[in-house]
Amino acid sequence: MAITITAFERSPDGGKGLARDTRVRWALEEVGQPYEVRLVSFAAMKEPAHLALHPFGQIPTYEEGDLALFETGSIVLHLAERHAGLLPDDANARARAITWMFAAINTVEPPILDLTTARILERDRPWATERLPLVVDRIRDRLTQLSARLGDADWLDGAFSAGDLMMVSVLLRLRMSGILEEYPNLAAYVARGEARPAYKRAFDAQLAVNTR
Ligand SMILES: N[C@@H](CCC(=O)N[C@@H](CS)C(=O)NCC(=O)O)C(=O)O
Repeated sequence: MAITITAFERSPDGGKGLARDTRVRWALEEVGQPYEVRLVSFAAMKEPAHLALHPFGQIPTYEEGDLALFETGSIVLHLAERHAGLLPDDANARARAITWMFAAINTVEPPILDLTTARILERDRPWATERLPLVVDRIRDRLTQLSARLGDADWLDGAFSAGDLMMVSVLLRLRMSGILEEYPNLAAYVARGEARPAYKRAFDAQLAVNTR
């Protein structure tokens, strides 16, 4: 069944891997599924045709036959459950990998997203300079805990899984902040993710769209 995802026609980061279609492309590459990309403008994302696929008017979406999905966690889980390569066979290990997916998007990503909000959207607010250090502290709290759990392991729970794919994707957002480098094992973890051939193919495909 042909797979089509949506992505930004012009990504705000110029296609450097921060838009969330990257993690879906990465998962597709890891499981060896070919896919098409339909590029959408910011205006088109708010039109009825796209809202029928994504109620919040965002990218990415995922279409496969008569199945349409949104939310990257759900899309990556769908791929991981249907194709080999992203979830272990052992039932308990599988449940733990899925737990790391939720931890990435539910526990680690929110404070990281707050940093973008604080630095860009709230920059001109009178309280912005007071809020920013609080946001950074909350990120450091999470990274300290994650760093302690990862220790000197390559991946979060045994072999690379969809949990690592989501966690690395979330941590990548800190690339420009310098915060990740305060945690050498997490910086190395992210670098390991980025070094995977499947990630590189996903990154290159997204960059190609934005450098045409
Ligand atoms: N929780 C959603 C977030 C999706 C999301 O925020 N997408 C961004 C691009 S990375 C977007 O479409 N932003 C444009 C907008 O919200 O108008 C997911 O993981 O899929």
